[in-house]
Amino acid sequence: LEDKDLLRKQAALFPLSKGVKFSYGTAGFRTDAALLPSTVFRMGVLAALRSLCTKRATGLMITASHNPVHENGVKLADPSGGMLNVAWEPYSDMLANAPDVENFLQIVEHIVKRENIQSRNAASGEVLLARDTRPSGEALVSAARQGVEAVRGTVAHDMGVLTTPQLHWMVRSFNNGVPASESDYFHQLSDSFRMLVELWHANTGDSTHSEELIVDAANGVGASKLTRLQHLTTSLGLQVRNSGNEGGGLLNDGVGADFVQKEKVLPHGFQLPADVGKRCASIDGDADRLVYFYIPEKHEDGYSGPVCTLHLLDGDKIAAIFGLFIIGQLRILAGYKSSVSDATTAHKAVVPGYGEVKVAVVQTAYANGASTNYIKQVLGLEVATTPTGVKHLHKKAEQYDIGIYFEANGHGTILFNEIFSQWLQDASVQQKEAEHRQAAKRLVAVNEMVNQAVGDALSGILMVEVVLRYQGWSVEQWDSMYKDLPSRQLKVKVKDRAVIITTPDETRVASPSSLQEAIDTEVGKYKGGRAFVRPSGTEDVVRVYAEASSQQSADALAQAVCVLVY
Ligand code: 16G
Ligand code: ZN
Repeated sequence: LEDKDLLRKQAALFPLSKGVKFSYGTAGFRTDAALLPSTVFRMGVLAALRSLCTKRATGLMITASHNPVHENGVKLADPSGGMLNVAWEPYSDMLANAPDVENFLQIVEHIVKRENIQSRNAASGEVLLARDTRPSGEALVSAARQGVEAVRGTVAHDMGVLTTPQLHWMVRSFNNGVPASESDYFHQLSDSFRMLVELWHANTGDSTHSEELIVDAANGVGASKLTRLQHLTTSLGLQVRNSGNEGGGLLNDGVGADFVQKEKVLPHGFQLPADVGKRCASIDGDADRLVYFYIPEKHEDGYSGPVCTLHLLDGDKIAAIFGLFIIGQLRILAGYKSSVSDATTAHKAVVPGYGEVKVAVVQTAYANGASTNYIKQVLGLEVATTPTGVKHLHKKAEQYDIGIYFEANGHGTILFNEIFSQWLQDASVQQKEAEHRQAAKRLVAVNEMVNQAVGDALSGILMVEVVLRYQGWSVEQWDSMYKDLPSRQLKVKVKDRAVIITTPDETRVASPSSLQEAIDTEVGKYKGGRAFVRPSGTEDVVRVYAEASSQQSADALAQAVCVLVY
């Protein structure tokens, strides 16, 4: 490195907090904000090195997603706009835990050598910085900036308060040499949304607006961004609640996508009977997760008292409705008469002029078994499975012409590969039949609208709203695509969660094998039972998941497995 003294001097300003072991985990460092300045400074250094190494811009986001407001975190975006390259994750752990400045410098030297990073004089590295609405964010962005600029030859650009997916989108666009400001983001989303709505009108002649969507914004950064999006997309009826405005509730406190998905109870700000039957959605604190829900008029068991069980439409159901739309458009391009598959037509979309379009839905072990069945059997789509964590799903989805990926927790998106997306652009003008041109245009617009860098609650909402209009569906009709198998998620605190090692797909325990045998025995007691455990990558717990034919059985199975883990 050109200027070790600069780095030494700056690093000394950010001593390591004593007694904490930092781990990059599934998606970056997360902990109490007060412990983070040294980690964030060091990640600024790493983001700069990554940028110098790849000769493209990287990103650094200050957020702790759905975690409480006193916590914060830092995660890096790779030049593609995706998550930090996994090969670099060990560097982040090494840097974050270096006990003192000299040790830290040695690790930096090691990275520079190993990655063959050339020192440069001119400013050749660039890092885009952003933060969510947490009060600790401003000081942490400043620490990140100092880290970036302690590496000679790199500059930091503070993009301000953004959602996580906005920052990822900006890094990707910036490196692709296309307009990359926040206002470009909003225009790209709203223009393609408008295009999809117009193409729908052209189809149905219908211009009625469906009932508005009510969004629980987790008292986070998504609230103001949604409001801005709404101003640009007049036909999107939207009401934002839990906006985090002064005097309102706390970030992620009894609100947001993580809370709603895990607890399956109503977030603050939603009431009975006023909100019964309405189409509602929750996003998380940095707006990269999305789930829908509604309060049914009556419960199946006939009960309609004041205690409310909401009906959740999770990431799996979002993947299913996205899959339905995509395969429908491909079937038009393939020349089928009906856009939905039936027993007599093959599911495969063989499109004249392109060939077979490879489409898959990527899920994790947490995907509800009923969703997997539906996607395979009714939609006829391939389902691929990866370990938990966006980086794994994203990578898998990239292997298809169209890869739809979703975690049950609501993080996901739709990826188009470049060759196919180019073909679609051409097809949208060159196809002979107007119907075919329109289908291609719709898919081009989806490709534009749905964030290609990472899962994005904002573009996810636009996509769901579009598909509901095309289908003419209410939220209940969407919900009835398939019925979720009853499931339960629990967590267990143990002495050392690292003792449990799972198979790569996380559905089984590889070691200790006695634990898997015991789980198998429990599962065998329940009809249609399924259960697995895995050490969390973000919390000091072991997570337990169980599915069975009744809620009671799922609860009992989850409980029994907890006892085995403990
Ligand atoms: C993070 C991941 C998410 C994953 C979750 C699992 C990203 C952007 N987020 O939130 O994909 O589902 O961790 O948490 O990668 P766990 O390991 O604690 O179960
Ligand atoms: Zn998040």
